[in-house]
Amino acid sequence: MKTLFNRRYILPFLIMVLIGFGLVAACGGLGGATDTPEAAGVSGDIQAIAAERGLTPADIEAAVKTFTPTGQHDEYIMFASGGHSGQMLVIGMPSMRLLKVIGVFTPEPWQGWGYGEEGTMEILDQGLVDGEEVLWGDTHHPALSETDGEYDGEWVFINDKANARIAVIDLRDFETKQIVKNPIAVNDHGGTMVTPNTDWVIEGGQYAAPLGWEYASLDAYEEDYRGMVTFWKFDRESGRILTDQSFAMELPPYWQDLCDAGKLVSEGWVFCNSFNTEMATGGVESGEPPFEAGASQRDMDYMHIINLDKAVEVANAGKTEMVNGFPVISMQTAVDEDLLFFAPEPKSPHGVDISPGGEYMVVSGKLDPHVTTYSFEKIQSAIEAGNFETDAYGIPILAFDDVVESQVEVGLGPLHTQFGPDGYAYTSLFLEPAVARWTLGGPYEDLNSDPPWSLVTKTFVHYNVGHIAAAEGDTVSPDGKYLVSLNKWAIDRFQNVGPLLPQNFQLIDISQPGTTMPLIYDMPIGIGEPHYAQIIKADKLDPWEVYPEIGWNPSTQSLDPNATLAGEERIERDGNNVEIWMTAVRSHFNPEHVEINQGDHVVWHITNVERAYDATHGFALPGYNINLSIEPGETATFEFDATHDGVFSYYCSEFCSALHLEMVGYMLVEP
Ligand code: K7E
Ligand code: CUA
Repeated sequence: MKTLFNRRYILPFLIMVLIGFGLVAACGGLGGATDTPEAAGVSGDIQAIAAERGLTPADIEAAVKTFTPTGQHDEYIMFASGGHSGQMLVIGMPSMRLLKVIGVFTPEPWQGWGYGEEGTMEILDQGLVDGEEVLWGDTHHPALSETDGEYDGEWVFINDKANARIAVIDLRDFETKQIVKNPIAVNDHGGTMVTPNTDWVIEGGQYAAPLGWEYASLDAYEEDYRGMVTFWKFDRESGRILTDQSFAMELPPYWQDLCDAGKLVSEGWVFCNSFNTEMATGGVESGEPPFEAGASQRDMDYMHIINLDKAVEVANAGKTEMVNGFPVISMQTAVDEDLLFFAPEPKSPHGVDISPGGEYMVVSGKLDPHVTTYSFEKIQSAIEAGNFETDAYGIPILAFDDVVESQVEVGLGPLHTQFGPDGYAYTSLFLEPAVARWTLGGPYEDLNSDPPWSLVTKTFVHYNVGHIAAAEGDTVSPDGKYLVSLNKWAIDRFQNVGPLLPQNFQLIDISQPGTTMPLIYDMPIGIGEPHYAQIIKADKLDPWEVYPEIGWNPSTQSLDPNATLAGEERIERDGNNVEIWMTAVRSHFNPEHVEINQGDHVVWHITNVERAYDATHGFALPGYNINLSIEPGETATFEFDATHDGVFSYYCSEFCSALHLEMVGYMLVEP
């Protein structure tokens, strides 16, 4: 063992640290100088500026509603899927400023997500698919954790449609803490949605396949292919999904699409829409109808109505079969135990959304201009009356007329519905493309709506909207105020950046009742294709400014055994194994010399001993694919085999102080 730590330079270091702090303080002081009107350069002639820029009065109003002065924070925070970037986007509203891209299924170097840091590598490894590294995901549906049906700002979940994986993100530090791979499904779609107290995270399937990723010929589609829905047990205490207390339900090989959890009156139930109840198997190349035609023949598909509370009892009683080591309630058991019912739904629907009071299930048929609303009360009566037909798999089908509350014609290509606080519902219309406002049952005196189920107005969007997200729109008490249209096409909205265009988030002001629903902001998204988003009141979030103690391990959210305080830095050698305990502080690493031999195995711990907000240090090690982001208080560990000899200048990759460029060291690998 030899110790390379050297105390001779402590005093000069302290001086450098003070210079670092002083410059940051000076910058803060300069920022304050812009507060005076003279410095801000207000001309007083807004009309002239507007005329010069060609702005209409409506443009100016939109600008005033969204412009957020420097230093002012947003009222809402949107958590949006990052689509096939595999990440999650955090966006302030109404400014529509991008605050963060959270690394989830895809490595992300700025956060040091998947570039050597041990905890992040382990979490990404939880997402191995049949032993294969799959370092991207297709994120679709973020779900904020809820308490009593209200977003509580503690956790957010997201699915990877491509590989049937679910991730858990801790909103104390906005970092991914867990990835679970669904052991029975190839891909998913109806995830993630949470039950009103986040006891269960729902993951519905999509394209049917033999459960457990087995082989079966497409000729045996009806016998061997299956759909599924998985219920992941979430434990707030540990902040983890408990895979050994989770279970799935086998479903017919219809393509389950999206799910939503019942709330209030319908709490304890789960609803999923489906399409391809035709059980089309494609084969356009051999003269068969292509999927798009084969899966669109029937007038009705089936909304799946699942008694989750009872399914939990059945699963706990062990009435499950193991598939790939995971407990699954068979379709037969689901029928025998009254866990699963169908209601016909028109026509190749996309999504099912539960109203704030839990009394209505809203379904939109992509190929039907109506939204169809079901009554939970009527569903319960129909189940009780027990007079139903069954499908080919023996699943009871409730009669459409027994369970439907209303059908409202909203327009072409209705997809997803969100809710406002005042009896309004909002539905995206992919084909028009527009967002429709309609009344959910009323009559609401202030809405003056007659009949009580009717279209109120539409706002056109640009273009081809998929999901919409309203402020607190999936809770038992939506806020209204803002709605975001997550558009798939952008065509003429932005500067041409080549054949691949950004997606377009458009902010709509829904604060006024009636027919006024103006579009007030366009936000291009240049990373992946976001599908869904959820929007939380910003004051519900209470993340840490710095990690609670020096030496914090974000992966375990506890003190790391290798936490290193100033003065404890050292390098120890045991044969070919070298272990380094390093600290980082403005503006140096300690030690600055790491001398090892080619062939050594190196384990390296770095603790950022800063307690100052935003004093993050990076750590870039050339040639070894290592880049860390070490936030104040964090201890990061990485290891590697020193296969290459030479001189490697490691440096801080965050511009942390005036002497940031000097925050460097040499790793000398002797051949
Ligand atoms: Cu409509 Cu995956 Cu929710 Cu896309 S899904 S839009
Ligand atoms: Cu630390 Cu730059």
